[in-house]
Amino acid sequence: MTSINFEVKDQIAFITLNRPDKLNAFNREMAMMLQQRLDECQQDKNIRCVYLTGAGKAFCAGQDLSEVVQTDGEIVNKMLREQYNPIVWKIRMMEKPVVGAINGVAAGAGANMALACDVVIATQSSYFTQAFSKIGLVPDCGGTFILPRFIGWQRASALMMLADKISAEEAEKMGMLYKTYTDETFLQESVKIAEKLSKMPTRSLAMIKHALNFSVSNTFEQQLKVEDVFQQKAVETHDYKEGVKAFLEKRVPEYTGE
Ligand code: T3D
Repeated sequence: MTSINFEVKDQIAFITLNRPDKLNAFNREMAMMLQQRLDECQQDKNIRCVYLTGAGKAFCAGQDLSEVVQTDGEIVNKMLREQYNPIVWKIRMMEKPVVGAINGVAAGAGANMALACDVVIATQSSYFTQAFSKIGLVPDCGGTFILPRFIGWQRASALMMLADKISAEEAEKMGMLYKTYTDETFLQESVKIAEKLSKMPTRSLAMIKHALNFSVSNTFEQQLKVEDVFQQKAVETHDYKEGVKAFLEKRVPEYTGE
């Protein structure tokens, strides 16, 4: 059994964290394999959307704690540098949308990896927990950067210190995710979102993503310049020309991702 299932169908890469008996907790092999698959998604022009989910009843329970019992600070630091930081970086830099399909509990690194995705959707029964402080750790995977920006400093601070479990519904209300669906309709609805994204103008989506990345540290003036640069690039794409042509011809556009 491989710890990451990978399948490409109709230009969507389905990546499934696959250690269900451990609630898809990360061991080193799984972290390195996920990085490889994310690289493949970035490089393969045929892939126009990435769908990240978990096998079984969980999304991901974070680091496999049975693998770290004997670790010291040096090894943990290496773990972030070699395993987790590259994963969230690859998700944020990916020039195509990444759907975080949260099918169950998302804890620790699993919770923050979910937050790094572009469109985060969840089953009603799933929940999030910043589990780190419960075992004497600090949130990683960019959580201290992303979460306060999503839900505000106070709520992020409380969630990270208390390590409370937050239901998907509460998470949606707070702005941590886009939408929740019933467990029964989740698969169908979440795949529908990935299908829609995979048929959209991929380069425009990539530029939207990068513009948002820049926005967190830019001034308004700098951000206007970012929009200017990206818009110049967008108007040169095939898909922009097709979008305008299709609008004027009153037909559905056929985007190629170019
Ligand atoms: O050194 C470093 O760690 C640096 C890196 C840090 C990154 C991090 O992610 S730190 C945070 C690590 N994660 C956690 O602390 C979460 C631990 N898990 C839990 O708190 C709970 O399992 C959950 C809240 C996620 C789910 O609870 P529940 O009651 O639904 O399930 P359970 O019974 O606790 O777990 C089911 C099985 O999965 C169980 O195994 P068993 O008894 O059936 O053989 C449990 O041990 C295993 N499991 C769950 N999470 C982990 C895990 N095994 C290893 N590592 C885990 N993280």
